[in-house]
Amino acid sequence: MNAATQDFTLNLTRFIRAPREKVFDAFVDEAILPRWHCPRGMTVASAKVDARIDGTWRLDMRGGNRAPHAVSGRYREIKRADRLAYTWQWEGDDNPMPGLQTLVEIDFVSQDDGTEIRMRHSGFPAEAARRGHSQGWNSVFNRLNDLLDARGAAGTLTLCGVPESSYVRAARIGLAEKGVAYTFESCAPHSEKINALHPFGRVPVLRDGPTEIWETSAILRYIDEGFEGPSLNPGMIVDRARTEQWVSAVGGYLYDTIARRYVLQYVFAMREKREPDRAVIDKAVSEMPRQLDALERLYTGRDFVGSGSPSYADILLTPMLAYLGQFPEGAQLLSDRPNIRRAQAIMQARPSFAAATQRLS
Ligand SMILES: N[C@@H](CCC(=O)N[C@@H](CS)C(=O)NCC(=O)O)C(=O)O
Repeated sequence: MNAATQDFTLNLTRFIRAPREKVFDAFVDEAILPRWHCPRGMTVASAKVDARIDGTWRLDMRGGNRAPHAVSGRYREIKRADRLAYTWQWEGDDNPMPGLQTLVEIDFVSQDDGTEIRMRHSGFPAEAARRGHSQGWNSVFNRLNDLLDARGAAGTLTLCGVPESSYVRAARIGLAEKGVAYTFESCAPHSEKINALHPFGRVPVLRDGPTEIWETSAILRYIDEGFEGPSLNPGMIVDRARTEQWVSAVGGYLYDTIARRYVLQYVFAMREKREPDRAVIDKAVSEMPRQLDALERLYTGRDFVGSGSPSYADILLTPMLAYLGQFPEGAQLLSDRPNIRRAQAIMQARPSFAAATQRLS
């Protein structure tokens, strides 16, 4: 089969926890459409809808590292609450299929306490265009569910992990700082559930509808770009580079020393009712002054790694340093470093920290 005869149709099914009429109307109501019909991280600058056969619709989208772009089409079938069909064409030349008209057909089916959307988007010229639209539609449907599900984003977003993990706590602090509602699902590292979501079996994993995001720094960036609320990478170019630098330092050096070879040595020994491995702890403790001195210099005269408000780096550091202070050598090392303690006290006084606090046991 060559590209000219191949079928690149996209079929997507999505359950939305809202009545069928409400879901259908969200597609054809000019006031509702701009509130959801674009991928996360973008906005609909304007929407025009003339919902009758042969009437036109048009959406003008902004954001997402792209120049403003618009999509439009004509209604072919409108059968309220059952079925909708309309043409779809990107405007301008800056798109993967300039001048090409595709067709969207949607059936709305009542199911349990909501509606199943069965969408068929046909006419793509190649797999890359089909794949790009699949990602876009999934994100758009996530936003539709946020809007119509009574639980808001908590009906769409699930964070999976163990509450005491410092990386899981960091993801929760980020979600709370952004003011994003989510559902928490308890899943242990390397459990069957986590292994199915994360190629290395670690926690946390964020599920946004059918999309899975793993690695805490990626989760924090996804939340930051995908949702309204204060930036988690604030400041000017140097502040932002410094934030990236410390995100990398946490993953590359600090977590290994402070969490894996120090805090967790105590925690696992407590859980297993045995003495911690002194040699491992002593070695980790001997490496910490260099790391903590770098942090102490960083926090001199500043409360946050970035500028003026918490960044991804502060968020990643906070649970880890809080755990460090719960064990004798860590508490001593922190007591000698007043700038870290001041910055930590500020982070720990924030409601986001309380929302992600978990005692070690
Ligand atoms: N680089 C990962 C690290 C995640 C991680 O190591 N999480 C710990 C819990 S704090 C875990 O899953 N540990 C299980 C293991 O080490 O096998 C991230 O940023 O998410």
